[in-house]
Amino acid sequence: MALVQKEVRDNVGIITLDNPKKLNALSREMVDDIISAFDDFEAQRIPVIILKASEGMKVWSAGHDVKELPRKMRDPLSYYDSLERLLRTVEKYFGPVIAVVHGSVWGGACDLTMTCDMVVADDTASFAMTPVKMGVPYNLTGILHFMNRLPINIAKEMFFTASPLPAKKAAEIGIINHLVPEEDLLKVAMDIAKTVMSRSQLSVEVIKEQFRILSKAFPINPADFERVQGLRRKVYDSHDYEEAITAFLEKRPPCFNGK
Ligand code: LCV
Repeated sequence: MALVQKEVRDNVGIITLDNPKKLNALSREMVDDIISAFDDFEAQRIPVIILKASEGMKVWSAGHDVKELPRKMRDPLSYYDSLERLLRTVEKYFGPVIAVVHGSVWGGACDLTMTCDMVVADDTASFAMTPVKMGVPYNLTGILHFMNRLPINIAKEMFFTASPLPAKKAAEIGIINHLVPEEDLLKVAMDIAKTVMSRSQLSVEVIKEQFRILSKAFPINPADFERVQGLRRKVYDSHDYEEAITAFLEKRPPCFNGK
C-alpha cells in the first residue's frame, strides 16, 4: 500500500504523506513512494507540486526513520541515503514545490521543508533540527540549505539546541512564506500555484534552476572537505552516535560521554 497519496488538481500535483502510524517518518519505502510521485508528475510536466501530510496529523513528519539509520561506522547521510535522494529530487524538480505544513516537523523532514521552494503553514507547525539529539554529524549540503534560508545565528540555534521553533517565530524569520489558518492552508498554496502557472513557465523553470545552482555555489577546498569528512567520521564512529540511536529505540534519554 502506497505510503503517499497523489492527485492532480487544476494541473497542480498534490503529494500527501500518509503513514500516520509511523508519523510519516522518512523511511526508504516512504521516500521511494514520494520520488516516484515526483517522477510521475515530471513525466506529465505538472508545473507546480504541493507536498503535504494527511489532514489532522499532529506530526507532519518525524524525520529520517531512526530505525534505518546505519549502526556500524557508516555515514548516516551519505550521497545515496534516501533522505539525500529525496532532497535532490525536490531541488531538481523543474517547477516550484510548495510545502504545506500542519503539525511538527523533525530533523531530515525539517531539511525537506527548507529544500522546498516555499512553505505555507498554520500555527500548529513547528520546526526542529535534531542531529545533536541523534548524535549525527549532519552534512555540508544540509547545513547549506539552512544557511541559505536563515540568518546564521538562527540556523546555529536550531542545530545546537534541537529545540522546535514555533510557527510564529518561523514566520518572523522567514522559514514560512505564509502563516495562515488551518482551513486556508491548501487554498493559499493552490492560489500561489495558480499565479505561478499564469506566468511564463519557461522563465519559471530557468529561474528555479539558477536559484539551485547559485545556492550551491559555495567554494570549499578539497583539504577542508576531506578534513570535514574525517571529523564527521569520528562522530558517526562514536559511542555517542550509537548511544543516541539505542536510547531512542529503548525510549530513554541518551547518555552522551563525548567519546
Ligand atoms: C522512526 C519513529 C520516529 C522516527 N523514526 O509519538 O536530522 S537528523 O540528523 O537528526 C536525522 C537523522 C533525523 O531526521 O533523525 C530523526 C529526527 N526525528 C526526531 O528527533 C523525532 C523523533 N520522534 C519524536 O520525538 C516523537 O515521536 C514525536 C515528538 C515526533 C511524536 O511523539 P509522540 O509521543 O506523539 P511516539 O514518540 O510514541 O512515536 C510513535 C511511534 O513512532 C515512532 C516511535 O518510535 C513510536 O513507535 P512505536 O509505536 O513502535 O513505539 N517514531 C517516531 N519518530 N523518526 N520511528
